[in-house]
Amino acid sequence: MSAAVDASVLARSTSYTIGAALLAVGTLISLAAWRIDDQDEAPYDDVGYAMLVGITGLATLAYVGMSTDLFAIAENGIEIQTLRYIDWAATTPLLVGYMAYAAQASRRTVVAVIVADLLMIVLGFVGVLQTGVLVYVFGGLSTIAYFALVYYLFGPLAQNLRGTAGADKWAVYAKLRNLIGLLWFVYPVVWVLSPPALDVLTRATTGVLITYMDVAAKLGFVLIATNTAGVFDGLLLDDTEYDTELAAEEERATPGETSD
Ligand code: RET
Repeated sequence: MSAAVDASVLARSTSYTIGAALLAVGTLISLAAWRIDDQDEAPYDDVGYAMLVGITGLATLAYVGMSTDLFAIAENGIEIQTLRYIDWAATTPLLVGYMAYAAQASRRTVVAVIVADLLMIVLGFVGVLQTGVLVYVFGGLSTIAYFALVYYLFGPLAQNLRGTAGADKWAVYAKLRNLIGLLWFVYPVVWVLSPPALDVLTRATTGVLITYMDVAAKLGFVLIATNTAGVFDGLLLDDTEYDTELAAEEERATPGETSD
């Protein structure tokens, strides 16, 4: 193996190891929030927290595997990180499922959102196994599925929530939705620049970039979801300060009503 190849393998496996560590931190944050939070309303209930733990927990395992090239395959002379697509097929439905759960969407809408998401990932995977124009055909179909997903997140789900939920719930939904709308759009861009398509980015660069994006998409999601719930506020302020803040907040929420 040449020194250059050695260095690029090292760059990839190191970034996957760092990714695994950061995603493990995300998992610990969700577990801590789950323990501390006593709210009992979606998505801040057991189902919601279990989804958050799954999102970074499963990705942590995938990153540990990818750091050793587990399940990597060579197709048409291009090495493909199969585990990445397995990770995405499991965790992106959890991410959009969390959104649908937060929005208290109907079962039909939840199914539609998850099907669009799975189609996006599966069509993308089929695309990297192709050569020539077929790579772009499947990449294009996958992008259509992505737009369907974005439509649901910005359209029906948002409307559902805006009509029914309080301001705090709407705030977390809107932040998470914008994260998905902006950050996820970088995935097809990196994909089309990487080896099976235009081949402008090397495999090492693709691996490092996607690690950043996955960590931002998942750790960012978990941080926003847990922070907006305010579950850690009690740890940041000392107890009496926290009680005063809470009382003030309640007073703001129900002005005039004095709690004896
Ligand atoms: C593919 C194929 C090309 C077209 C599109 C794609 C979209 C991928 C996305 C992946 C998101 C992954 C996340 C992982 C979190 O860790 C499959 C690259 C549209 C949006 C958020």
